[in-house]
Amino acid sequence: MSEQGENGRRDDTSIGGPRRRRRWDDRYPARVGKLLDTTSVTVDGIRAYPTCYVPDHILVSTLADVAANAERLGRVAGELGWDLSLDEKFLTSRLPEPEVARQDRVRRYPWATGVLGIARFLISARAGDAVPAPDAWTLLQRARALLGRDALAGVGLDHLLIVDSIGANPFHSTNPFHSTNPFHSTNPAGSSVDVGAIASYGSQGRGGLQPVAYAGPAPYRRDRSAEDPRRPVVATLDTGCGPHSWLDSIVRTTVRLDGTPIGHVGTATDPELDGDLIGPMDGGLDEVSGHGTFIAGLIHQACPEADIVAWRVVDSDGVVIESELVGALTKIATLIGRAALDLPDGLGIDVFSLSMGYYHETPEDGLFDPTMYELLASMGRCGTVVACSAGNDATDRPMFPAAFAPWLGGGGPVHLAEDSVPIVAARALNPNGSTVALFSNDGPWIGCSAPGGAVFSTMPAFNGGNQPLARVTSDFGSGVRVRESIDPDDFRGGFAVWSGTSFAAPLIAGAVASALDSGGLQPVGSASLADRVKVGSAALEKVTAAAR
Ligand SMILES: [Ca+2]
Ligand SMILES: [Ca+2]
Repeated sequence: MSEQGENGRRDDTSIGGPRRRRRWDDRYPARVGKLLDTTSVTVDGIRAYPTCYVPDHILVSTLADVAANAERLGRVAGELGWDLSLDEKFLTSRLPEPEVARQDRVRRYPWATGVLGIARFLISARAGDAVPAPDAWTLLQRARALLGRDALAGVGLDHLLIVDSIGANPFHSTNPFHSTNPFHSTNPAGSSVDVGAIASYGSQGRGGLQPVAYAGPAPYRRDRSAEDPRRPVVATLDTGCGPHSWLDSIVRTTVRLDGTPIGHVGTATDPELDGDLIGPMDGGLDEVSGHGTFIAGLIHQACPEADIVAWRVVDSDGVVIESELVGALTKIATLIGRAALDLPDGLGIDVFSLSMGYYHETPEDGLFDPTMYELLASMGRCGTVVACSAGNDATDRPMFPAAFAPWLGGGGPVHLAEDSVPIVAARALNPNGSTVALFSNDGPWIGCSAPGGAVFSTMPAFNGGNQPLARVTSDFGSGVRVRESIDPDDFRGGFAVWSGTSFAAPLIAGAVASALDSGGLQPVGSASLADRVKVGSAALEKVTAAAR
């Protein structure tokens, strides 16, 4: 049996028992990202900065006239020897919204008269010709040069977002976070002074992923009677969530929109069920295997009363393609909108946590497609608080979606919606609870702080190929006992320590859910949108005031 996920991926769900791993060419990513070479095509008046994107995709917002933009792009592509075609496998989803929401947007973006969503186009080499490999950046820049700088509102690259945990593979970073065995290194802090201090967070004992024992009880969660206010709902979109005794009865991973899956589905590609999907011959677990389970555990610690929904859109290498993220966000926003308006088949979400981000090549109004922001703002318009992680590159370069939060003193590439709970971005703190973790991004859009260095949470029962340094046996009459040093990637105890701004966002999300819960939550759909925005904003203010 196989099941169609986001963007037409087909995942085999029939594999049971001992996992039969896929072959190398099956594991190889279908689309490989590319670093944007800012010197490759220049257009007078446009200053570009490095980022990472899918070279043969171009995204067209359905807020603009898709057919007109496709026609313009197609003409320019033709001159470059390329064909442009709608990606039929990418299911364009559009968000139904109240007319008042659309009107508010048109006031901010006069060109954005359409429905919220994106269409994905493929750029391919013309058949029977030998031309330079298709490249969306070249196409975009050439189109701007020919048609004018602002002629392509709503058109953008398909960026790669990286998950913000130490260990994720940062295309755009100088920090080699993913040393396979820091224990064996003579200098775990790194070899060069300038990156060493940040890279140290990747080493066990200094915040890097490691197993840890926990002796306390599970977070206390009281039974709720029918008279009790409903539980808060916190959702995340990450690597999903694996089995864990703390979470099994609390986390849902398969919530669908009208029977259609949201994000990636299927067990064969699930980084929370198999920790070693991408490099099964290198002995180490994949970079972010277990990340979603860790995040769900943090939400549960911060708000044991909350029910959790954990969708999956991130692969075990920590990378997510913008179009797939936006596709999933559109579906989630649809569920939230239905519940808020008391329509059938919706899902009320009080807080939504996102731990990933990308850098935009031209982060300025006019050269920036606001579609992703508008989707998150539509959730905020229903009262949902959206919490984002700041990023782990120790930079003040705005990373998105975190930098969709209001900037102190104004600024940023998007015109913010006023009738919406503002997005909140969280920086990471060290375990002392006061100093900012050295890796954490920061800037005027970061509104709060939460622990993100050497944080404790739940982990699937993975055991990677790394081994204890020593193992012997002893027998003092009561039977043979195995003695060994700690196996650095044996998580069968169920708990781990890890670092990243990834973990600050769900802690803030949980704190907001707790604040909402202590105020007594009304049934979803019973309050007006304006009242829901007031309640969400008040809970958020309470949390950020205490966690500046
Ligand atoms: Ca591996
Ligand atoms: Ca091991």
